[in-house]
Amino acid sequence: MAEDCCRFQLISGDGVLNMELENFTRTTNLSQHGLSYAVVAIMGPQSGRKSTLLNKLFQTNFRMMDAEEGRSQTTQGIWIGKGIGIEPFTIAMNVEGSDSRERGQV
Ligand SMILES: Nc1nc2c(ncn2[C@@H]2O[C@H](COP(=O)(O)OP(=O)(O)OP(=O)(O)O)[C@@H](O)[C@H]2O)c(=O)[nH]1
Ligand SMILES: [Mg+2]
Repeated sequence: MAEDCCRFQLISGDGVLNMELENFTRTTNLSQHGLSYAVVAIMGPQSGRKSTLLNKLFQTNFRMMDAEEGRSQTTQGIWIGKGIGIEPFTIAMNVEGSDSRERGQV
């Protein structure tokens, strides 16, 4: 997977903002685009294939659940990744699934 589509955990599973966001904006050259960029976020139930869909659409490399390990929470908190082969510059935002057993919601 191309290096510049790197994934970055923006907010941890505990709700803490990652203060190293500048590493992501520098690596992806986001800061050079001013306000000319798009943000696409996905929300939905756990294991609803959110990460799979984003990876297919934007060639990001978000972790996907390994079905052989059983159904469990994969994405925690909020992750972002740079879309590849799309204009304008697009950030894909991958949100933790709702209805998760890990949060006592099932
Ligand atoms: N049967 C079937 N399974 C699929 C398909 N696409 C993805 N999966 C499986 O669906 C499961 C969930 O995929 P993820 O993309 O990790 O789901 P998610 O919504 O990001 O999950 P969380 O991050 O835990 O909320 C994985 O086991 C995938 O292998 C499909 O087209 N058909
Ligand atoms: Mg996911």
